[in-house]
Amino acid sequence: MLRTVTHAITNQIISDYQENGVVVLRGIFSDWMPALCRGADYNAAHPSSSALIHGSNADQGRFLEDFCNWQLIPEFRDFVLNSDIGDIAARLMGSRTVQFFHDHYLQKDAGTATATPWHQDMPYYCVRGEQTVSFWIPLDPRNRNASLNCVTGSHRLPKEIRPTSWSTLDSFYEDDANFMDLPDIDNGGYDIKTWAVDPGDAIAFNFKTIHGAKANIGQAVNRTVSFRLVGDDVRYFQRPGRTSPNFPDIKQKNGDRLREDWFPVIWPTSDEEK
Ligand SMILES: O=C(O)CCC(=O)C(=O)O
Repeated sequence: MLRTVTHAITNQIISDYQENGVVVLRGIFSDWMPALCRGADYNAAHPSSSALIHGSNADQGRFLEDFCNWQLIPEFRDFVLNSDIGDIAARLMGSRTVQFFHDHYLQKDAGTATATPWHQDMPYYCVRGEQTVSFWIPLDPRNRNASLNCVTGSHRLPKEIRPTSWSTLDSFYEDDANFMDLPDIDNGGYDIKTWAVDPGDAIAFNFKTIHGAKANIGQAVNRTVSFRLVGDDVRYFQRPGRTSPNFPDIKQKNGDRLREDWFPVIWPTSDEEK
C-alpha cells in the first residue's frame, strides 16, 4: 500500500526544501492535532526544570518555552514514535536514517510582547551536519503576522550565526569567535518566507535556516510544538559552553553519531527494510 507521505512529499517539495531551507506542509499532521494539543496543554501546566519564561513585565502575556519532554508526555512520545514524521524527515533531508533529537514547546499567551529574535538553531545545539529538519507545528490558527518567518537560503551561509540569549541578546557563549554576525535582515533585501497556517500544517526548516517570529499582540494564545530530527551526516559537536537544550551527561566526543539510547532512530522503522 502506498503511504500518504509518498503523495504529500512531492519531488517539488523536496527540491524546495533543499534549495530554500524551508517549506510549508499543508494538513500533514491533521490527524494528530487532538493528541498534540492535549500534550501541549499538559506541558504548559507542568513545565519541566528546563522551562524558560521570557518577558519580565507581569502585565504582559507569558512566553513559555520548554524542551525535551517527549518521554514524559505520552502524546508527544506517541507522535515521535508512531506518526509519519520520520518518513517525511527522511525524504526532505535526503537521508537514509532519521534520529529524533528533541521537542521544543513554545507558548505565547495573548498579549505577549516578546518576539522571537532572528536566529539559527544549529549554533545552540551540540550537533553539526547538513541533514537536519525541525517541524514547527502550530496548534492554533496563525495569520502571517503571527507565523514563523524564515530567510530563504540562509542554511547555506558560510558560517554559523553568533547565538544570543533571547532575553538579553547577549552572546550565548563566552568564546564566540567562530561565528558570523547576524545579517541585517530587516533592512537587507532578503527573501522571507512566511505563511498563514492552520492546525495540522507544519513549517519544516533546516537547523541553519535563520528564522524568527513576532510577539503575540492578538487575543488568543499561540501554542507551537517543534520536533527536531537529524539525518545520516549529523555528528556530535562540543560547543564552547552549555547548549540549548543542554545535555550535560551526554558523554560523547566530536564526530560521534548521537547515542541511540537518548536519540532513537525513528526511520527506517522496524517494519521497513533497513
Ligand atoms: O515560534 C516561535 O516563536 C519561534 C520558533 C523557533 O524559533 C523554533 O521552533 O526553532
